[in-house]
Amino acid sequence: MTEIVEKTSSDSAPASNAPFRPHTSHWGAFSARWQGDELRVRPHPDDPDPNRIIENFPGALRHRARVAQPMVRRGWLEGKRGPDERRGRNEFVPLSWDAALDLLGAELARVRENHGAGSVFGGSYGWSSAGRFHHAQSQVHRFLNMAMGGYVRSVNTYSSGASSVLIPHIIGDYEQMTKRNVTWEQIVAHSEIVVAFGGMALKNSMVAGGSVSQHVERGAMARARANGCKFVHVSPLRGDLPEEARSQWIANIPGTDTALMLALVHTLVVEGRHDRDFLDRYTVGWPVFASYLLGETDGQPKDAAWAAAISGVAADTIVALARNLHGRRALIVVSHSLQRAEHGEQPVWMGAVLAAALGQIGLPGGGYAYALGAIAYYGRRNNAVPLPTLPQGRNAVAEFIPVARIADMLLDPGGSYRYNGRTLTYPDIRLVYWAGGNPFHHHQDLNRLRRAFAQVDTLVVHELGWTATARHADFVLPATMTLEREDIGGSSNDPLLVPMPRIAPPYGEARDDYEIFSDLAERLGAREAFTEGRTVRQWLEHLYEPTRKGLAGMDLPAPDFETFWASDGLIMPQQDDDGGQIRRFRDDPEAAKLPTPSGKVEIFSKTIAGFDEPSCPGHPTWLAPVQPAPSTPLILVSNQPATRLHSQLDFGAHSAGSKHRGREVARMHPADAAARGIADGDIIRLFNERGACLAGVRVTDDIRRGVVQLPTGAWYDPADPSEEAPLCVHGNPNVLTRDIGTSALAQGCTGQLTTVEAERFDGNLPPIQAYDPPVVSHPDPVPRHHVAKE
Ligand SMILES: Nc1nc2c(c(=O)[nH]1)N[C@H]1C(S)=C(S)[C@@H](COP(=O)(O)OP(=O)(O)OC[C@H]3O[C@@H](n4cnc5c(=O)[nH]c(N)nc54)[C@H](O)[C@@H]3O)O[C@H]1N2
Ligand SMILES: Nc1nc2c(c(=O)[nH]1)N[C@H]1C(S)=C(S)[C@@H](COP(=O)(O)OP(=O)(O)OC[C@H]3O[C@@H](n4cnc5c(=O)[nH]c(N)nc54)[C@H](O)[C@@H]3O)O[C@H]1N2
Ligand SMILES: [Mo]
Repeated sequence: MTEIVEKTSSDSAPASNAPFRPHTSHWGAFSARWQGDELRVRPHPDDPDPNRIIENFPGALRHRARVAQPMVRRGWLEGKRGPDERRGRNEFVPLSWDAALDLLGAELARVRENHGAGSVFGGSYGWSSAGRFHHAQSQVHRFLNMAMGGYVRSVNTYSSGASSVLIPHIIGDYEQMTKRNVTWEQIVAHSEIVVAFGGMALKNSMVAGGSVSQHVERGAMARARANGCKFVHVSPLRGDLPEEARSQWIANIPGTDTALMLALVHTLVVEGRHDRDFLDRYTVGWPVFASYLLGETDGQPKDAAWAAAISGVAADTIVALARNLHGRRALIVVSHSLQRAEHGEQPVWMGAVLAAALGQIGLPGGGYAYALGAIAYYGRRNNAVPLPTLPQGRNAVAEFIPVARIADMLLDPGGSYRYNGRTLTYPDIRLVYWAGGNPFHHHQDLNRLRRAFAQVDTLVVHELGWTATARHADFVLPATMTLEREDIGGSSNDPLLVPMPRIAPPYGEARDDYEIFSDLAERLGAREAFTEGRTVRQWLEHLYEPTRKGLAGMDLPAPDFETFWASDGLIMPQQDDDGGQIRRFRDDPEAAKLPTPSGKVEIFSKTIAGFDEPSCPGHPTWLAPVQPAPSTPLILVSNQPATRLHSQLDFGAHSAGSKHRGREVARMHPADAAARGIADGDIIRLFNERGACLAGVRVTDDIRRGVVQLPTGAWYDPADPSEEAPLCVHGNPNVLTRDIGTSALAQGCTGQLTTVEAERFDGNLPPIQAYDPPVVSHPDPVPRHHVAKE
């Protein structure tokens, strides 16, 4: 049903107060009020389990970490493009918008003329903000297409780098498998056992790209549990499933899930509990895989004793779990995190094989739900009408990189590498344009990334705040936050479409990315092509039209834009919870073949085997990860942070409140802490051959021994940026992670796991400077009367 949500806001506030107006974010729908330079937020009234990350907004709008005006790096202004040892610690020169855009327009024109659009990297990966029109990636891509003739793009994501390449080879469409498969509704009604490899932490499903108006996961797990469903979570952290699930916690050694799953299937097979009929009818390649499983090819049966030695999970536990799974409506969940590691393809593939051996694929509440619980768009119904979407135009440049190969590309132009069965060449990049992403958050081995960025002529960044990416840029252009502009918020798996009126005036001289690109397009002769002559409001009206038409086409009430804009939101119709493609395949495998080469689930893939890559063979295989060494005996898990989304608004109150003496908090097992003379609340130094960082420490037995956990997202804060590998004093784990691909198949990000050593830090605590704006030097001698006021 479509339904306009009536205004509820004004009656709760005295008439003299500004009303709370609707808004949304990746971490939840809410309403907000700006009054007397103060922002108040409150969660959406229908949200059963609101996300506290909205508490990062109030102090953020006027925080000193915001970028107040356009800035150009002094070294760049002085003609020093390309490598400049001052990058990342250079002064910035503030310029007027006109001066900055003239300079940048001329530089873009130079690069376009002398080197062509193929020398511009515009991948600009990142989550940016909610809002369908101002979505920064869409804006930057549209701009580069219209004004530059295209750009080198990136494919896939840091989230699912390995799985999004693998899944189409072995089960079919990635979107169908992840977003149109088993739902929370099905789990409550049908599931008898759910085994979640990597867990389904509520902190993660609290977010969804674009918007989420109802956080349902906690309630769904509680109801499923009340219906008798058993939850098991396999993960190094107890907190990866909520208390409501009352789960059995199996704490394996990170990176060993494939071995564990192999042993589960081995147990099923030797006990005659695997579903032969299902394997015959719905899959290909079982015999090849089975001979590996049973040790016929390599002399090593993948039995429970074998897996116990690898995974640190007792053989009895493995055997009991296999027996528990048999004969029940069983759901296998594999989290994104498992594939954000070397050979990350393997657990994703093996999870599908385990679900197939149980014969559960395609049943309501059973089978395989890759990434369920990782983000709030999994396990939900899909909207039945299209969302407003900004067209990006045509990119005339064919070159691309798998997203996490950025440093390789910048450090090795012309170098070749393997990807998905092809040999590709890295392009020669002169200019990098970033809007809405933070590579100094998302990329690995940040000291290497600094060397990579130092290669380019020009790095342009639009940012809200002085992130490390902005600090390393040549041009820093201040962008508005969503609360400072008009937009429409929504996501494909949440029924609420949210009008987002402007709540607060922009900070300093900040402008919308759209406005910045419009004025830059003008300088490149492409304003009309880029703007199509529309104001922001006219774009919103234009982009809303397909949604309205979709509603009208379904004979549902289809409010016009003005009615929508004046409301608190529009509840959109959703598709049936019918299990999608995978259920249709289950019902009739001949008529509804899967879009794989064989039309079936591929336990052995001829295509992948034909690529002949030792790093990703033709069936799921145990490939040992890099082992802890004597000098780095601990496994570092760098997972998603609970109190923010990635690095966004790290300076906000909720994020700051979770830190210890200003630093990110690592977790460590009591035995590991004791062995190093570390106590709860100490400051520790985590280090390996790539880098080092400081962190606060919480000593707890909620983590497996031998594992240290440090979430991502604390802004990179080098003590002395002129050093090759400076100490990050704030706790960004990506100074420690390795910058290598998952395999030659997918080349995905491997940031989740690495190995480190830890020690107590007894030195003088360096100050946190991550949020302080960089040193600003003025273009001309500053007039005396501006310098001092008596
Ligand atoms: N070690 C390790 N690293 C990881 C991961 C891991 O598990 N371990 N996880 C990875 C994953 S899954 C992901 S998705 C990535 C996330 O990496 P990113 O998506 O790059 O991280 P964000 O902090 O969301 O970056 C968004 C940036 O956009 C800015 N921004 C927001 N709104 C706007 C806007 O309207 N305009 C402009 N111009 N800028 C805006 C924000 O201030 C912020 O700096 O990190 C990856 N990195
Ligand atoms: N609050 C919040 N929520 C988020 C995000 C955020 O930044 N903040 N980011 C969002 C994004 S972009 C994404 S892609 C998803 C990411 O979703 P995930 O990648 O699933 O999330 P993570 O928190 O990185 O990892 C989940 C858990 O996996 C466990 N784990 C790590 N390695 C292993 C392993 O080898 N084996 C096993 N069995 N377990 C392991 C860790 O204990 C970790 O807590 O989260 C989304 N949700
Ligand atoms: Mo992600």
